[in-house]
Amino acid sequence: MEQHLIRPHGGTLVDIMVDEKRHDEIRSESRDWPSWDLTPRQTLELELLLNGAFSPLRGYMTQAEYDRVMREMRLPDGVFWPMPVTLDITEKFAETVEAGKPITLRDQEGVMLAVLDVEDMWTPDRDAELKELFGTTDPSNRAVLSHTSKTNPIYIGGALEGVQYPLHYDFPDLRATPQGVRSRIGRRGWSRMLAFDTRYPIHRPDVEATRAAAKEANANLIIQPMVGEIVREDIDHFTRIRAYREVKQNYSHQTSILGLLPMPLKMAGLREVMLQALVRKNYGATHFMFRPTLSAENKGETLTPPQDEIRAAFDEHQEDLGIEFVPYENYVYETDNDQYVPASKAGKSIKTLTEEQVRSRLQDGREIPPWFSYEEVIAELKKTYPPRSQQGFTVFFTGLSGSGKSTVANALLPKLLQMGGRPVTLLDGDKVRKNLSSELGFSKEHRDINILRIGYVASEITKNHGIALCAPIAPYEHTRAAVRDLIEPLGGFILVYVDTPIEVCETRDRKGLYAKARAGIIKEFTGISDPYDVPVDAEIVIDTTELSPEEAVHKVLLYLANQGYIGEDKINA
Ligand code: PPS
Repeated sequence: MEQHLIRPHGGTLVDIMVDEKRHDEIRSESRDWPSWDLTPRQTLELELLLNGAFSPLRGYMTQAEYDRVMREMRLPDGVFWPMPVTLDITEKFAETVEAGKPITLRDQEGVMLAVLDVEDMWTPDRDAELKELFGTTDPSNRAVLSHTSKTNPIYIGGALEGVQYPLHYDFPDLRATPQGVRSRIGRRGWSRMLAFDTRYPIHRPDVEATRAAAKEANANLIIQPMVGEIVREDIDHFTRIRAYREVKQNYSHQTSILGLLPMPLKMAGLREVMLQALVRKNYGATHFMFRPTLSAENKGETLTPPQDEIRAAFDEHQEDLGIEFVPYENYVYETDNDQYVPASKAGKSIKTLTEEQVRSRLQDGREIPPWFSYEEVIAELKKTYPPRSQQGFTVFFTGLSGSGKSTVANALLPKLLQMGGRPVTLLDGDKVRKNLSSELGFSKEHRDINILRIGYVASEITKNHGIALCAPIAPYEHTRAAVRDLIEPLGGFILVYVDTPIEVCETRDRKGLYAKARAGIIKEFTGISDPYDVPVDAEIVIDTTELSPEEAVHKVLLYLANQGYIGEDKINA
């Protein structure tokens, strides 16, 4: 039935799930095996290995495989493979692992998903890896930051046995495996299929663009957005998928299907786009197209390479890839003719909305015009994308000890409480360390845990439309970026850099800690014997040598009002 479909990459769709008998054996034998709790990103990648989306891989790469993929984009048998697929573990866990011995892989709830027969363990050359994948080792580069903060230092490789697919309680009906999708399209007699990926909601122009592209490729369509790991540009996961489900009604059931792809976006350029295409091929697609996501911080730049570069890379590797790349064309609405046309071919009387404009309309509570989108899609977006005046937000103060973070945050608190409307929580550095983080010290590792905990609590508050005020030192750029990434998809994140010079903080020395740090009594003291990365992405910068706490609070309130989080009339009330 499926003979007319494109062959999976490497020839066959891998199935490494064990049968019932082996399942029982594993359950009883595995009691004493070391057990690794997968990170969310690792769980996504494991799912792609278990369900055959990463065919022909049957496990995580060993060092020899990794080296060859990095060097030549090939597996040992010569099959093209553009990006490493590895399992990263901590040094501590590595002490329990031995080559030749199995370990179990579990999800965050402790459910066993797979067994890894460890063949190999090594410490990769991180700088070489960063250079090869992201073209830079610059720690402030967003892709580098995301990779280093989500990857442990040691890699282990070996063959996998699948015990159970990762559990998804959300949208299970949209999560067909490659085999499932192949069976469906096989039954329908399709042979050519265009896989379309986007991180944005799909509106009328996109429906036209995808229909036209599928027609041009003489293919059916699978709308297959990558989900699972939220990036800064994403709207809320559930809203996004509900909106896709609504828009699906506007495609013909005979010609299109909707399926989710549990795959992280690593921002690794051409290598990653080619990998995404191979995964699509394993799902049965012959063509691949995606709508580029515009970077939230670098206006005009996309999270992936330019389309012409991708096209050239696909041309170069076409024989190896076996799936065609279809460049994405932006469609606009031609008012005279009441039709949607590619922007490059449009006449003068056109209407178009960028994703940013759509979001700012939603945030300001303005309408999305019917020529742009569908009533049901707009209704979905409005539900979980309330205007900023109703969204939650986090004001995150960072700065040296004694810089005045707590003073300003404490002065801001009653002002916001007085406005009413949202609950306000203050997560002050000192207070957090007495409660939430009472067991932690000031090593780099402990500071990171502390800030990520604060970030997690603030993200929950923000998600539930409250206000979180955080005031830790938060000395490291990468941890602050991780917190921003966590919170921005859920509401506002306002980083306030309290830029009081160290000499001033030291002169104040209200707690006598600087004197102790200078005397070497306190080790690793921020600004003296431990680093503080000056923020480059702060929304607000305050120097408390020049501003009084009231003036600093006013500056923050003005920013919040300008951005629409609070009413302007409330500032001086
Ligand atoms: S961090 O780096 O963000 O986790 O620090 P934070 O939780 O904000 O805690 C900072 C407060 O702890 C006191 N303290 C130290 N600060 C920096 N370095 C060292 N080694 C240290 N030891 C104790 C210090 O009083 C900080 O309080 P604030 O309110 O910032 O002055």
